[in-house]
Amino acid sequence: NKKGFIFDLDGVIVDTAKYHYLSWKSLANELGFDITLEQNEQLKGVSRVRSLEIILGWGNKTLTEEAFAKYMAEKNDNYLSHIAQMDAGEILPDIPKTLNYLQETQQGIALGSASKNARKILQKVNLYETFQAIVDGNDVSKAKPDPEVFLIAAQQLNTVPTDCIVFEDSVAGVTAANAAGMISIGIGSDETLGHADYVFNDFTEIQTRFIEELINR
Ligand code: B16
Ligand code: MG
Repeated sequence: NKKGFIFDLDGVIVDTAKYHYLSWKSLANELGFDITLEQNEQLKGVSRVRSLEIILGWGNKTLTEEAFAKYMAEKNDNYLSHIAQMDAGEILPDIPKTLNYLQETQQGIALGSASKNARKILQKVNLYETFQAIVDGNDVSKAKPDPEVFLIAAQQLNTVPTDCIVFEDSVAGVTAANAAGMISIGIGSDETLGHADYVFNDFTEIQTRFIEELINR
């Protein structure tokens, strides 16, 4: 019984949200305002362009097209300087255990991320070879909550959407998984991810038995 298991990156496999935050914060500071950790929550799963638009809204700033492009590049350079320091120690608890189990049972394993840096990050944490399909911000024309990213992942795994399971930490990502007709598993709080089929705080709460049941359903 082969199923497709699709993982979001930031907030599921690694916590890169803290690096996105540092980079956006220094950019906001440069523009004369600040952003809080609470505001950063709203940027999770959101594309780079959309994130900057939202941040400029918070600071009541408008930029010329040129300046917008300049700040986008600056943010990414800053973010990449954090990524450069990453190693396998940053993989979130019990992710390796789950991936090993899925490999042993010959399941499809894919990445479905909004990040344009996803491949680089997977290489840094030594997981690049684990994924049979990697679909990221470079491969889609419509961002989450549109299901495109997960539908392409299913296709690349040679599985139908109804045989796919998505692990997501963002509201938009869970909505995208549901729209794709896949089983959605929220990683985070029940409060924000209540629209997911199942919610767990993190992978340490997910029993192998549960994964086994998903494979056999
Ligand atoms: P980049 P995910 C998302 O990753 C992040 O959650 C979000 O904060 C970020 O803006 C987005 O990737 C784009 O990232 O600037 O690297 O292209 O959660 O979809 O894996
Ligand atoms: Mg995420």
